[in-house]
Amino acid sequence: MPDNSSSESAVITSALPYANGEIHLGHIASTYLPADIFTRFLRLNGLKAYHICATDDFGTPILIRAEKEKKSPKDYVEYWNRQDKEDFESLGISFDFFYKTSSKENVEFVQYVFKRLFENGHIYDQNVIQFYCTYDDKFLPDRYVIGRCPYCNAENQYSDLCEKCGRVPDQILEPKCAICGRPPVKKESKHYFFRLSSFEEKLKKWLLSNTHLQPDVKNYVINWINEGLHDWDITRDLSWGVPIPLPEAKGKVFYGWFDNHLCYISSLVKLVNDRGGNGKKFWNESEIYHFIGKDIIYHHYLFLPAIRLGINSEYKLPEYIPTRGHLMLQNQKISKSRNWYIGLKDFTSAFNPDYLRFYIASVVSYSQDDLNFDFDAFYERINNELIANIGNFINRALSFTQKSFQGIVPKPSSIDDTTEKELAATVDETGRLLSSNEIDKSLKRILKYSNYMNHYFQTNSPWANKDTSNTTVYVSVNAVRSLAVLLEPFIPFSCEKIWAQLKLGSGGGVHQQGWESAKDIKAIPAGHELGKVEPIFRKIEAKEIEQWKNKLGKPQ
Ligand code: B3M
Ligand code: ZN
Repeated sequence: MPDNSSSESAVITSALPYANGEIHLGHIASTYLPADIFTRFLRLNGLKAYHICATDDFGTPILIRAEKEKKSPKDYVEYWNRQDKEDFESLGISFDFFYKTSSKENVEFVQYVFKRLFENGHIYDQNVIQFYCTYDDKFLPDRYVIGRCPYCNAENQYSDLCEKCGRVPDQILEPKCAICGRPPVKKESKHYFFRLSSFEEKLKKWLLSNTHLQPDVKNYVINWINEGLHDWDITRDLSWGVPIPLPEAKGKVFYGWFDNHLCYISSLVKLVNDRGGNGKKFWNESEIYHFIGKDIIYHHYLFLPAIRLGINSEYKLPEYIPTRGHLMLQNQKISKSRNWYIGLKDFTSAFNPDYLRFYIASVVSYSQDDLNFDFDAFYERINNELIANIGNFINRALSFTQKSFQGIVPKPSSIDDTTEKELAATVDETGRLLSSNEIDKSLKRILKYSNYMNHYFQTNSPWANKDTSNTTVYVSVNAVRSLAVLLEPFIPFSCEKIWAQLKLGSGGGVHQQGWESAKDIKAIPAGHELGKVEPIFRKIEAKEIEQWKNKLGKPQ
């Protein structure tokens, strides 16, 4: 359990994928997998932990894609909502609720929040000169204008986000229409603004008082505030979005970044209310975690908290915003447009999804450092760590029990307390690391224990030492169970196989017994009969890796 937490419930959100294309490896590494591992860990600790996500359904890019495919935007996003859900399921991402920003509940909530902000004096309107493409006959918001970033001078940046310096440009330089490349004209339109600038002090105070946020991220967000925040245009002249609930704003919708993060709240509230609880109360009594990638820091550390502050923290601000770097693929930036990416479904249909979970977990630090998916490293980690260390111990212990004891756990004599202590230390240290989101380090700690047990089994050589073999086998079978508890957040599909081989029933009873039960070296009693024993994992062959590398080719 998080060290300084008194809450018994937690809301974990993962950044919402745009309903605009398949989920790929890049998405899962910074956000969904760390959030899933963390949520599973909290659940094992008996917390009511709800992992919430949704598709981000609005915005110009989606509208334009839908038009291209001759679909209504509604049908288009519904298609991707279903696909995304399946993609995530294929990796065992266990959302408690996967909803959508275009839901009735979210639309109503967004309009409610806007009205509250309006009453509280945080909204004003102003006529703005907007880019308009006369060729495409469209206002060109955000991603539809590209140009030079006024802060860092990087070329070819979107008008709503510079991917080089991470800032949101006030006015992009040398603008071009992203659809046809022609320079747009300017046209006047009435827009609504959120007074972000009036929240500078409050945001700073919140950032400084929140001791859970990553210090480096916090520091540069504070620098942004010190440079001065700009009010934020939350209107788009589009047909697809949450309508602005004012009679004079007909035909205008909210900017996607006004409504999308509110979907964290509206979805959680719906989930809890539908189960007969009080969603708002649940939100306010839980620890709130927003898992994100580093490209959306600005939105989650400034816009999101300011909006919550603007409605008098009726829904509280997050305690944690775990922020991680991007995944590179073979040391190159992932890019769909350059065809340098791997679809999640493609990968999980070729390899055991736990292999991807294990590999990513072993490299994902709690920092903004980028991580790398490297096929050779993947091959080595899976074969040499997951299989040769963990898989080997499990299979050795269980198949020896099968062969020499007809699969019946023998009665031990005296259990040496160093193995028990090593186990208790493993459970405590792994738990501490996982509580503080150090996923890679916690997995290393489990590997250390598995290594220890491999040695234990080898040194005690139950095949040769008949007088101690009962105890060795008893301890080892129970250590397999402990490992399965510790590994459940990381490799849930494989743990299911371990439960079956231990004949402990689906889930191994672990959700009733909990994380701490991993310390119990006597959980499986003497006389218990194992199920069918076979290797849990299949080694990756070198030629499979070669095939993948060839298929991937080179970035275009
Ligand atoms: N839909 C995806 C992104 O910019 C965006 C996240 C929304 S989280 C509220 O990465
Ligand atoms: Zn154009």
